[in-house]
Amino acid sequence: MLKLYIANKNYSSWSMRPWVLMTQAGIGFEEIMAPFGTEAEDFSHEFSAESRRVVGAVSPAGLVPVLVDGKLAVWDSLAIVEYLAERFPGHALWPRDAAQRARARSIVAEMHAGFAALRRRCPMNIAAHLPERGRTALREDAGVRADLARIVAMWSDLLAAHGGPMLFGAFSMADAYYAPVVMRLRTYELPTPPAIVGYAARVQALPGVKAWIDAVLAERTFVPVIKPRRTSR
Ligand SMILES: N[C@@H](CCC(=O)N[C@@H](CS)C(=O)NCC(=O)O)C(=O)O
Repeated sequence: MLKLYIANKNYSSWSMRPWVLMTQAGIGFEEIMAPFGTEAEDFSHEFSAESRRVVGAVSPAGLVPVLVDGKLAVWDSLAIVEYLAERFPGHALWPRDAAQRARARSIVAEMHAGFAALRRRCPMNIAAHLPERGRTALREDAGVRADLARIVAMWSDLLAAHGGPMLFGAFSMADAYYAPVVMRLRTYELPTPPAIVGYAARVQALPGVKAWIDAVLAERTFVPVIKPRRTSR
C-alpha cells in the first residue's frame, strides 16, 4: 500500500496536490499526518519536533509531501506526481496528447517554481475567510497583481482551447496542481472573470477536492491567522 506523508490539510498546499491527484484518480493510499507545530503567535508552517522525526525517518529533505512505495521514498510534490504518472500509466494523470502533455508540464513547473508573491501574501488557509487581506495584498503588492493576472490568462486560454470543464478537458495533474490556488481565490476573495469563477467552482466540486475540504473542517488543528491578544486585566 502506498503511503503519503502530509501536513495539516488547512495549510499544506504542497501536500494537497498529490493527495487530491490520487484521491480523484482512485489510487489507494494510506495517509500519514505530520502536523505543523502551533507554538508560534502567527501560525508557522514548521513541523513540531515529533513531525520532524516522523518525516525525517523517511525523507532526508525533511519536508512533506513524501510518497513511500515499499522501500522507495519519493519526496517533493513534483517528483511524486511524476512517479505516480509512471507507476499508473492507465490513469492518464497527464494528458495523453504529447503537445498537451508538454503544455501541462509547463504550467505545473510554472506553479512549482513561481507565484512567490501570491504564495507569500495569500498563504493557503482553507477554513478562513480573509477578503480584507486579499484586497490589501492586491493594493499593496504589484507581484500579487501580476501573479493573479497570469493565473487568469493561463486558465482562460486553456479553458477556451479545450472547452473545459477542466484545464485540459478531462481532470489531470494540472488541475490538482492548481487546486491550492483555487482555495486561495476563495479565502481571499480575489476578483476574477466569470469563466475563472466557474472553473474554480468545478474544481471545488471534484470529489477529490471536496474530500480534502471536508477533512479540513474535521481536522480541528486550525488556529486563527491572528490570535486574539491576551488581555492583561
Ligand atoms: N518543493 C517542495 C516544498 C515542500 C514544503 O515546503 N513542504 C512544507 C509543507 S507545505 C513542509 O514540509 N514544511 C515543514 C517545515 O518546514 O518544517 C514540494 O513541492 O513538495
